[in-house]
Amino acid sequence: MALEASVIASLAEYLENAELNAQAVPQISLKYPGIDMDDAYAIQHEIRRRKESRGHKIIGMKAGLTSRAKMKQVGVDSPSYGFLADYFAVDDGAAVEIKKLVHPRVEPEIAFVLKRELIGAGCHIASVLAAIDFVVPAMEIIDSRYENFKFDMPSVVADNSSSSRFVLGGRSKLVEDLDLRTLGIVLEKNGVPFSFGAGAAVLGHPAAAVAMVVNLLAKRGEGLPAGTLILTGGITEAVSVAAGDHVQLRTQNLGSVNVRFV
Ligand code: OOG
Ligand code: MG
Repeated sequence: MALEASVIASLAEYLENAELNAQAVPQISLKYPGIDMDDAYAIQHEIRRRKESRGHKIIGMKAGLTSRAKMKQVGVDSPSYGFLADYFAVDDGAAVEIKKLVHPRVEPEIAFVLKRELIGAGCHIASVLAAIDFVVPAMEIIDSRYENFKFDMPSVVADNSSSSRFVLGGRSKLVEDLDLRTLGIVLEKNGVPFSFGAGAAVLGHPAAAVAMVVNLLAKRGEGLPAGTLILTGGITEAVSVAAGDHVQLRTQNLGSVNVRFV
């Protein structure tokens, strides 16, 4: 850790306020060039603690930057994780108010709900597959709190990996009834196809993204409890949205998910 505890706390407050006020701010590494990944996760976990202390529940986790398309879009080269708070959840088909966000983008994801806890280093794809209760399609609405959606790795991790909202929909299925590598998706904006992909875009298999998160959490002595919802990361690049837009995710075997922006 390069930063003192008091600096971690003040950066958490700064980034959480940027989120709550929907106000873009300069990325934190400009002022703290020595910030490392341990500092970044410490800031993210402090934002999480602040929300919990105000009565919010953490209902899940997300893996981020798990596909080449995503890494290329934002110019970073390694995966990350973030947390999902209760108020991030948006109903399928519901409207999201643009003015509450900075510059949202939508990305297509495969999500899992766990029936067993996953904890400790050495987690691998087989332990993840054994722990999945069901698979459900998701759209994540990301919203970097940084000006122009520009950041480096420690800055985005401190900003909860741009987590903002998410929508679950379609239908759930058992993992053994799907081929998660070849599961195809189409992301449409206003009825026009924007991007296309398949599950293998996510670290070769979406379950590998969960193992990545478990192995990162193990460094802090934490894990994913049974019942955790986990988003495995954008399969394709994310699409920018404005008021009036409608985004639909069509999947091969899991139905569709919809969201509108007003
Ligand atoms: C970081 C968040 C990445 C994903 O699915 O790749 C993410 C960003 O792109 O701003 O959620
Ligand atoms: Mg995502």
